[in-house]
Amino acid sequence: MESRDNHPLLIYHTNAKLYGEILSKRLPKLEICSASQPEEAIDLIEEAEIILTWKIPDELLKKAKNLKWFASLGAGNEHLIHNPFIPEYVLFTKVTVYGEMMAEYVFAYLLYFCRDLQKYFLDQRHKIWEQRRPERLRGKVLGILGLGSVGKEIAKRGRQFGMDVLGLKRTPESVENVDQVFGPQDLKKMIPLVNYLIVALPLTPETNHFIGERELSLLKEGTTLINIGRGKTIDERALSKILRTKRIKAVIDVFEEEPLPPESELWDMENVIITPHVSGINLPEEICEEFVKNYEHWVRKEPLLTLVDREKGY
Ligand code: OXD
Repeated sequence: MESRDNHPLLIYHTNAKLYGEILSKRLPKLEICSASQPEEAIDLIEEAEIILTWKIPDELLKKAKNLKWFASLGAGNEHLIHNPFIPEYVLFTKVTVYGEMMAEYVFAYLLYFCRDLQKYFLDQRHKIWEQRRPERLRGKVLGILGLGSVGKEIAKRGRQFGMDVLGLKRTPESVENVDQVFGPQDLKKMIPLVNYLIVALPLTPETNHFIGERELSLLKEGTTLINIGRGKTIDERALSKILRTKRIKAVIDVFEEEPLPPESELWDMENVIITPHVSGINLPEEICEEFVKNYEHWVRKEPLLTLVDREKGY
């Protein structure tokens, strides 16, 4: 009989079966169990050395007595990072493959605005033939808050479009494709310089309401703000207030409360585009590829590639 790697993996997710199928092809010797409901996982979790999941009930997690590696399916893991049932000695990894997809989302909207796509859709409906001068991305200032795996992909594309790219990160060292990197204390210097402000920050105690009324008031008239990180990094009440004045536009994918409650005034604002937390969506093939690379490191006892820094919170 073919030998199996002695590191049982439990996949706990609504799509667990699909993840299981992909991974069993890539890692045929690994013992893989898939569960999409607590009842299915209850008899498996005690054995599991690795758990691949995004959200898992504490009632289950506390039974994971053999857990050695918690492989999160998320990029941001603020909801799990301090979970007492994932103790310090357990390796904790995140997913870093969302960057390209999230950069596509950002540029979909940047191009939508600068090529006036909405107006042309409406013109077509009314059989109107009217040429307008397009705006250019070239020469515009793209500001990116957060230069992790997502921010870096956005910077790369900004550079390709000929934009001036500014970025902000916790430790302001130089980053490829970014013309100037600011530290958090320089947020107020950076904000008035940008035409597009992309917020791709993880949620930590430091970034909670990192952008408030004062910062928003420093945005140039006509700036487009896009939030794809976490809703709570921006004070949503202050954001609604400035949006009401129509000084800026916003594309918002993440909110302080999700789903965005029907009574939120953001739904009805003409200068706001709302999407339901979809800028980076789980693509099992890409995620499994990253898991396999980590797994190969793990069996060789080498450091994993996408470890979460629990001190920093991401
Ligand atoms: C994430 C998400 O993975 O927001 O962090 O979906």
